Amino acid sequence: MGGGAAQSMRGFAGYRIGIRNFHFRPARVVAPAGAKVTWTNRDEEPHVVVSAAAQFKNSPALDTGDSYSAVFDKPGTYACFCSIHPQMTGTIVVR
Ligand SMILES: [Cu+2]
Repeated sequence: MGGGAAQSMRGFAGYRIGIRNFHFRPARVVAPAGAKVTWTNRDEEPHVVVSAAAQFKNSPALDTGDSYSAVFDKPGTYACFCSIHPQMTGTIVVR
């Protein structure tokens, strides 16, 4: 998994979070306002990305290899978890 370089022509990198071994990796992402964050499920189990405070739209169930993206326009701290495995938690800090 790369760091999300070169995702657009202008060099604005998206932020990528892998879901692997029932963890969000990295568990914490710091991104500028307007950043697009993409989760990709690398597990054999389905996962669902849910905003703990309903700050962004929940993902559908992600099967192996599926991705889901959300754009974070406003600065703040966004906690997320997997609704199937609530012990899986992550944080996106938008500055
Ligand atoms: Cu899960």
